[in-house]
Amino acid sequence: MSDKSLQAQIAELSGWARQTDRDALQKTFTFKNFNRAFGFMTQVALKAEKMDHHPEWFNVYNRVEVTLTTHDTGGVSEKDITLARFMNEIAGG
Ligand code: H2B
Repeated sequence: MSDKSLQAQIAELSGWARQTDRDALQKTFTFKNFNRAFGFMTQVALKAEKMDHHPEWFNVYNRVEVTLTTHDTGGVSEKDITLARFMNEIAGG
């Protein structure tokens, strides 16, 4: 996958941006409360296990800060795009 094509896909992902200090994607999700945030994380966890591709994330109450990168290749890959898309779909964003 060429870098331009990857960049084009990222541009279509609402709320996701390339991190400046690292080759990774980042988005902060905000939910109504902790239950909604944790429900989101549970759904993502199941998907991540299926994909064998796992997020880096940080949760405080209703906020989930997510970073996606592919350690195996040292940068953003198609798997990160797929997981980011899934997160947007289930978060309603
Ligand atoms: N998750 C992420 N985000 N990037 C990876 O490169 C990765 C992963 N690799 N989950 C997988 C697991 C690999 O380490 C195992 C051994 O399959």
